[in-house]
Amino acid sequence: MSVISQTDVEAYANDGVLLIKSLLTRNEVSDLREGIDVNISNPSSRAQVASDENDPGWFLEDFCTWQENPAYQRVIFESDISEVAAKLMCSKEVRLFHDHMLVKKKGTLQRTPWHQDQPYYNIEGMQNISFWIPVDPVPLEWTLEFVAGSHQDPWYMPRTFLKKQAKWFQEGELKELPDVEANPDKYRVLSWALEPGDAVVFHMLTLHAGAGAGALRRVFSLRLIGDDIRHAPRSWKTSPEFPGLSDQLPAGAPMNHEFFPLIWPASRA
Ligand SMILES: O=C(O)CCC(=O)C(=O)O
Repeated sequence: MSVISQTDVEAYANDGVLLIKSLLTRNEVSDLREGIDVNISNPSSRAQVASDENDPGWFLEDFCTWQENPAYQRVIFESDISEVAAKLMCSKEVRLFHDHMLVKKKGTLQRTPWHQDQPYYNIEGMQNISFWIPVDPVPLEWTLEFVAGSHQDPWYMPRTFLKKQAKWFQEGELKELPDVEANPDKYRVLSWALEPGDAVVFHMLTLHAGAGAGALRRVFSLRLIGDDIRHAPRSWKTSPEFPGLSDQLPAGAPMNHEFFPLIWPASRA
């Protein structure tokens, strides 16, 4: 079991981001790597290329494929992740929100622009956490960056990564993103080099951005939710989308639905 200390819990609460070394075992990492490769070869209808057609590399994302991927199921239901999430969110229960594969091929120039994740979603509430788990080494130069404490900020306008379109909230409805790079004295930016099986965990409102990739960078991300999370149906297509959910789960309801299985407390033997 990855040991989560009180200092870790406080760091997550204060910074909205934390590095966890060796979260997965070597066997879990090889299993997950194979699962990601299967996902790359058999992308779902939700998969999208998030890099420009002129990019010498390629940024491929896929979402919500755990039901077809036994390796993803093993990480979700059998690894230490659910218990770590419960501790860091200070939550009695943990549900899966969704899985997200993020693969950048060697030579990808496409940066992931600064953004928060929660404005793209259909949920409200503060007990949430994302695990970003590479199965390839990620040197400092190519890693994710986070603005410490930004999970306490207001919601910023979500835009499409490539064309900067407002496809979710309407223009003017939310504050525009701050210019983090232009104000280095104002923002405490945290980033870490990662080994396979390490994880950076972050709040769904923490501002983050990512570099391209100097070598193949395969990442599995798990988005998990805790006790205070409630359904916030949207009149638009969220990213990811949960088709039919708005007809089955009222606004303000806990996320008690088969799309979001309870993973903590664990029911394993
Ligand atoms: O993998 C990346 O480059 C971006 C990751 C990200 O934005 C996320 O996991 O929310």
